[in-house]
Amino acid sequence: MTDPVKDVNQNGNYDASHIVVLGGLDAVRKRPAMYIGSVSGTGLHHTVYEIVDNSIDEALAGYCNKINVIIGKDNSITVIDNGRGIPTDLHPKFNMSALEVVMTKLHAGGKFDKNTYKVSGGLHGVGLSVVSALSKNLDITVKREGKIYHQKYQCGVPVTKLEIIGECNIKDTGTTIHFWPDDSIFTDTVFDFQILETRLRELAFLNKAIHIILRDERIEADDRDTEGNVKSQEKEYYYEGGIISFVEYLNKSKRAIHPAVLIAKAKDSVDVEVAIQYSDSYNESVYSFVNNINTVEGGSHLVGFKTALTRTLNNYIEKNPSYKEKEKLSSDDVREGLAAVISVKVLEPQFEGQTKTKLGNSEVKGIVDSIVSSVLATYLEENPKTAALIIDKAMLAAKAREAARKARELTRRKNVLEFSTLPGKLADCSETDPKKCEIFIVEGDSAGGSAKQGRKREFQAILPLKGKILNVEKARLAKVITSEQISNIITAIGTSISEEFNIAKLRYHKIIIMADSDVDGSHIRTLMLTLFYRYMKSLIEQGHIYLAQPPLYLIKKGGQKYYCLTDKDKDELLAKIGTDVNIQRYKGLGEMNPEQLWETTMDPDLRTLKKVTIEDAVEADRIFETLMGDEVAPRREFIETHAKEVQNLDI
Ligand code: 0RA
Repeated sequence: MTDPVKDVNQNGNYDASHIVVLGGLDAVRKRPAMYIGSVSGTGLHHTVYEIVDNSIDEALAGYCNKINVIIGKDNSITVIDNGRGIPTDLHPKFNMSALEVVMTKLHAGGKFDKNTYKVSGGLHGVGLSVVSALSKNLDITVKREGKIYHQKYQCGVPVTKLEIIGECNIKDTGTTIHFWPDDSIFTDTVFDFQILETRLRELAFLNKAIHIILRDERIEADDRDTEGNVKSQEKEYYYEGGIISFVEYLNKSKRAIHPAVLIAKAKDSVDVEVAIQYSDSYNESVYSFVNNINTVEGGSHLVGFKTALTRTLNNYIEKNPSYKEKEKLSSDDVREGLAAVISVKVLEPQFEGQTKTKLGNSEVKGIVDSIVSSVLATYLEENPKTAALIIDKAMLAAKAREAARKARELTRRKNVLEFSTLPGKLADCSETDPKKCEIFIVEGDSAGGSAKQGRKREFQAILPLKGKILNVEKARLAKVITSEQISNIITAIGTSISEEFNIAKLRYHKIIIMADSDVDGSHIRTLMLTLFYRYMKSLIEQGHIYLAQPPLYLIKKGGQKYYCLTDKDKDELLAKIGTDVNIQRYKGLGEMNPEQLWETTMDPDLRTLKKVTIEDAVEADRIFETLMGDEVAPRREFIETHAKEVQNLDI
C-alpha cells in the first residue's frame, strides 16, 4: 500500500496546517504502543473502546441513548451512536472542520467542555485521532442539523473532503465511524466477540439506561457451536438498574442473602455510586471504577469505601444491645462474601500506579467514606433483618479467621519439630536460583514417574499429584490448609498464601501444571488454577503459572516422527505429508515414556507452554464461580473453548 502521508505531501492537495497535524499522527504510527498500550489483541480492542468512550460521553452529557457496535465480515468495526454528531463547522484556530480537528489532531479529544465527566481522556483516552492514525481506512458519517456529512481517512490522513451526501430529519443526529485497523501495525487484527462483550456489558452496567448492541457479522445465521446450539450474532446490553444490576450479575451463580443496596450521592462535584450485596460464598468480588475505568489497583475511592464499611458495621454492633459479644470486625471480615461495585465520577482524575489504574485524588477518600457511612448506617437502621444477616456473616468470618490463624501456627510448629519442610513426594531440582528453576505439578503417579525420569534435574522439579485436589472455591481457609495435597503444593512453591503470601520466597519462577488433555485433566487444571487464583493471585498476575501442552498425536512416516498438539495441527500435517501414516493418539501423559515426555512437553527448546493471565477480573471471578459451582455444562463449555484453543489462557 502506498503511504498516504507521502501522497498528500507530494500531491500538495492540502495546506501547510496539515503538515503539523500529520507530524503528530506520524508519531502514533511510529510508536503505537505508547498510545494504545500494545499492538497485539489488547491494543486492537482498545481502538473500539476509544470510539465507544466518545459515544458514552455523549450519553453522559444526556444526548445519546443508543450505541451499536458491529464487527464486520472483513473484521472491520462500525460504531454508530445517536448523539449530537461531531460538529462539522469550521474550527477557527485550525482552519479546518471541527470534525477534521478531532480526527487528525493528537489529544484533541472530543469534548471542549471541561465541566462534564469524560470517559474519553481517561486511562488511554488518547482521542479518535489515534484510531484514525492506526486504521488503513476510516469512514465517518455525521448526521447533524438535517444534513448527512461524510469523509474518508487513510492512516489518519483525510483522503476526501468533508462532503454533504444527503439530508435527514433535523431530529435525527449521530455519528457513525467505520474503520479497518491497519494490519501493518497490529500483530493481531481479529476482533474477539467475548472481549468486546465484556467491556460493553461493563459500560452498560456503569452507565444505566443506555442501549448498547454488539453484532458479529462474521457469524452466519446457521453457525453452531460444538453442542449444536446456534451461535449468537447479536447481543444487547441495557440495565435500568445500573450498578445494582452489576452486583446482581456478579452474584448470579451465588446465593445472595439480601436485596442489593444502592448508595448514590454527589458531593463537591464528585459523583459517588456504590452497590453492595452479600452472598453465602466466602469470596470477595469488589470492583472499583473511576469515570468508567476499572481501577484495578484501587485507590482513594476504594480505601474510603472499605474504611466506611468496616466502621459502619462495627458502630452498628456497638450501638445495638442485642449483640452481647462486641466482636471487633476487621476489614477482611466484613468483605467475606461481599459483591460490591464502587463507581465514582471525578472531574480531574489523577491515575497512579504501575498500570495507571489507581486513583490518586486524596479528597475522594473522605467523600466516599462520608457518603457510604451515612447512607449505609441509615439503611441498617431501617432494615434490621438484613443488618442481622450481614453482621452474623461477618462475625462468622471473624471466628473462622481466628481458627485459621491458630491452625496455621500449629502447622508451622509441627514442621519445625519434624524438620520436614518440603513434601516427601517432591523430586526437587539441584539449582538454587529460583529464576532458573521450574516445577511441574503432574497429574497421576505414573506420569509423575515418567516426568521424574525424563526431566533435567538441575532445574526441573516434579511434584506428582494423586487424583483431584480439594475444590477451594467451596471451602474456608481453615479447611484448605489441612488438605495434604494442597499443603504439599504450597510448601513446594514456598510463598505461603493469602495475607502471608510472600513472593520473595518463591522457589520456582515457572510453575507448570501438567495434566492430560481429557476432561479429568481439564478438571484438575481448573482446580489448580482456582487454588492459585484465590490464594496466590500474584503468581498469576506476575506470570509464573503455565500450562504444559502434551501432544495429542504421534505421527510416524518415513522414519520421521511428528507430534501434534491439536486436531487442527494433525489435519494440517496430514494434508502436507499424506494420510498414509502411522497415527498414535495419546490418551494420557501416562502413555508416554520418559524420553517422549521430555521431548514433547518438558524440553524448553521444543515444548509449548501456555502462560495463564487474568484479562478481566470480573469475568475471571465469575468463571471460577461457574466452573467450580454445581452446573456441569457451562464448566465443560468453558474448558473446551478456552483451555485448548488460545495461546495464553485468559481467565
Ligand atoms: C465534539 C463536540 C461535541 C460532540 C462530539 C465531539 C462527539 C464526538 C463523538 C465521537 C463519537 N460519537 C461522538 N459524538 C459526539 C459536542 C457537539 C455539540 O456541542 O453539539
